[in-house]
Amino acid sequence: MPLTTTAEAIRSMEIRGAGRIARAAAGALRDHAEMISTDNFTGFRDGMYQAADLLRSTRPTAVSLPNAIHIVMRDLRTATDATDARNGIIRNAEAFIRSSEAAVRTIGMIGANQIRDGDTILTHCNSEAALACIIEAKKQGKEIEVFATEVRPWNQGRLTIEVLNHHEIPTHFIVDSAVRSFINDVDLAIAGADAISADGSVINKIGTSQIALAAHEARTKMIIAAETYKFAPLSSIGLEIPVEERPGSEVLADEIAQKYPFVRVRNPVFDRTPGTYIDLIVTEEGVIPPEYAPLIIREHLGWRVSDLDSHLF
Ligand code: RUB
Repeated sequence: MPLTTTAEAIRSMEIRGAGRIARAAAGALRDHAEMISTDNFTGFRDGMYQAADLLRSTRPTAVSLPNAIHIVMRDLRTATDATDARNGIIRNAEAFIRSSEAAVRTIGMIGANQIRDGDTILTHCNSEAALACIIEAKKQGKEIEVFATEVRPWNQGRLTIEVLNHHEIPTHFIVDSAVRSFINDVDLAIAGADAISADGSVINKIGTSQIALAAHEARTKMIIAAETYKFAPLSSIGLEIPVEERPGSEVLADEIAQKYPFVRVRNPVFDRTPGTYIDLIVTEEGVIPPEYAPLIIREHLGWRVSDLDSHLF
C-alpha cells in the first residue's frame, strides 16, 4: 500500500487501534524504503524522515505509532549507505510486525491467568490485547461472560461484540453510561491502552477513566492489557501525551448542531486513568503494577538517559 494511502487510512480510522496502527506504520515504512530507489544516502534518509513525519502526524495519541517508527528507523541515525539503511529498515519493520503479533498472543496467555472460571468481564472499546486475554480464557475452557460497551461516537463496541460472538462468548452489550449500573455484576474490567506514561497512568478510549473509577468504588479489579511499545519514553521527562480531539460532527451532525449557535460539541476520543485506579498492567514481558512503568521503558524499550534528549528517531 502506498505511504499516503496508509497515512490516510490511519487518519480516517479505517485502520485503528494502537497495535494495528503501529504495525501498519511499520509496514508502510518498509514499503516506502523499498520504493525509494536512490543510491544516494542523504536522499534516501530525507525521504524516510518525511515518510516518518507524515505517519506521525496522522493520529497524535497512540504512542505505539512513534515507538514503532523509532524502532523501525533506529539504525538510520548511524547509517552511511543507502542500501544498508534500506535493508535495515526492511529488517526492523518485519521484525517489529512479527514481535507485535507475538506480543498480543503472549499477553493473551498471561492475561487469561487473571480470569477465573465463572468470571464476568467488562471490556471497553475494541482492543486486540484485551480481547486476546478474554478469548484465551475461553479457549482454556473457562465459563465466562462479558459486558461490552457501545463506545460512542465511533461504536467500536460493535467490532468487539462481533469478535466475542464469533468465539461464542455470552456477551451483554451496554451503552457507555450503563457501566456503573452493572459494575457489581462484573468480576474484573480489562481494557487496552494507547499510551502508558512513566507515572503509570494509562491513556485509552474515552470512558476508560470512568470505568476505572466505578471499578475502584466497587472494589472490582481493573486490568490494562498492553504491549511494551505502548509505554511512552518521553513521558519520563514530562512530555504530555496529547489527547486527540476529533470533529464535533462525529457526535452531532452539523445540520443539527448549526441550529444551536451557543452550543459547541466536544469530542475528545481518549482519556487518562491515573495509575492508582489500575490494579495491573499485563504486558508480553509479564504482569506489572502501574508504578513499574519506568522499568519497561528502560529495560524493554531500551531507552537510556542519553536517548531522552536525542529522541528524533
Ligand atoms: C482504540 C482504543 C484501544 C487501544 C488499544 O481507539 O482506544 O483500546 O488502541 O487497542 P481508536 P489495541 O478506535 O480511536 O483507535 O489493544 O488493539 O492496540
